[in-house]
Amino acid sequence: MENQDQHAKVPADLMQRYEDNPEQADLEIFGRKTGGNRRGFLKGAGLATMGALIGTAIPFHRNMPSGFIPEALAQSAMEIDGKDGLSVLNDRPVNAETPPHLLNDDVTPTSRHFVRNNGIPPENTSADGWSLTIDGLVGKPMELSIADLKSKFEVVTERLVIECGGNGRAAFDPPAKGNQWTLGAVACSEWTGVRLRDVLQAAGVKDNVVYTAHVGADSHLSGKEGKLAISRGVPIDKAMNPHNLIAFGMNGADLHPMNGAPLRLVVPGWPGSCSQKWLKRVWLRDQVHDGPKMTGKAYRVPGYPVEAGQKVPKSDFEIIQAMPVKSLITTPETRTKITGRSLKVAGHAWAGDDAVARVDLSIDFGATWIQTDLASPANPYAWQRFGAEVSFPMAGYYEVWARATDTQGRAQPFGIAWNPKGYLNNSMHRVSVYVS
Ligand SMILES: Nc1nc2c(c(=O)[nH]1)N[C@H]1C(S)=C(S)[C@@H](COP(=O)(O)O)O[C@H]1N2
Ligand SMILES: [Mo]
Repeated sequence: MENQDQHAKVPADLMQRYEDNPEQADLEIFGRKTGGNRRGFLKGAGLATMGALIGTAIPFHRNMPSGFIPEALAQSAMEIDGKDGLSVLNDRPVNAETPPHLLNDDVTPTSRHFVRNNGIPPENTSADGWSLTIDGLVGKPMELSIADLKSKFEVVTERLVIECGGNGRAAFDPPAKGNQWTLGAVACSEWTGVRLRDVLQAAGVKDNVVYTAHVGADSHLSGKEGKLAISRGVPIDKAMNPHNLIAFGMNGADLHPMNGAPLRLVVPGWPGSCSQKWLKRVWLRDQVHDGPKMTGKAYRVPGYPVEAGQKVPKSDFEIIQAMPVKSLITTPETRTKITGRSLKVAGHAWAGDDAVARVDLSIDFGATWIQTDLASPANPYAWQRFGAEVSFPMAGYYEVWARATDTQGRAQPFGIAWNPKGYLNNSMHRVSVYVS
């Protein structure tokens, strides 16, 4: 069974490590990188300042190494405009996830939609003058303004799940490099836009088209002119799925600048990386796209099961397609204390290109299961609400585990199907409950 919390032994040179490099020390000891911005400030922060930020006194402050980053502050180390309660994993590029209990809404508010940037977002995210190019193997290349999209094509609104392919990577052992997402690189916002299919059909898809290629307006971290941070694509069959949107609306308003304003793709069910933000161009190709993060081991897993830590030759990696079935308990928040004997447990489940057939809960470490009430999706590719009233037989410590099963009978596993790059962790979510 994977243990999400890494309880490393306290090293003897703890104090020295924090003196030398507090961020690195936090990463090594607690397995998590703290947000970048506040580090310099905290380093010199006096005890009173720290206490004020935490909101109470720190009784054992004498044991704290200098430069130590209190966990309570690490989680809120940086704020992103228009986002609320996200944990920032990295500030260059910006990557931030949402704690599960803040994802309880059926429609994820924009303020709680995670952010995953591979490069530097464009400075100008205004809809005025924005243009989208459709070219490559099409009958008639097109250049469309956002007004063109709105007037020439049917505008639709759908709830669509976007989940990063690396969501859950933090639980990999041995660890996998990359953003140490825990659970919250997933969201189901309500997107408004036009169907990618309709736009491609208007341009005329040639018979020899194999793959799409997506280009956004963000720049590479190196700042090199013309170098793309990420450019992925999907097989043309997937591209023609009517639920892929070229979106200009998010939850009834414009897109958030960090979520791709003014225009993005939403390709639900597949790794979030297929959903190009700040979309400038969709290019149709007669080969599998080979843009940045399409090749090598990026967004790929071995084509066969491997052991944890196993080395796998590059040629054995395959491009990830649909994301696996998964669920998230959004209420209660983990480590909840209750005084009664019963508790409402609820959350969401989703299943790549498929739907969820059932979600079961266990309070006895998987020995027995309780089937929950499961809602149908608002539309295909929306997540599905599950809930059940759970009773605890006596006082004590419990864990509630959730296991979703898709309509093909595939269920979430207990442990992680380890792979070198840390993708597709759909092991069961568990929250702890203290009953007194
Ligand atoms: N242009 C561009 N599009 C992008 C990315 C990016 O870095 N640049 N990141 C991708 C990845 S890896 C994910 S998981 C999703 C995240 O979408 P969000 O930031 O709106 O949550 O956007 C995708 N689209
Ligand atoms: Mo991602």
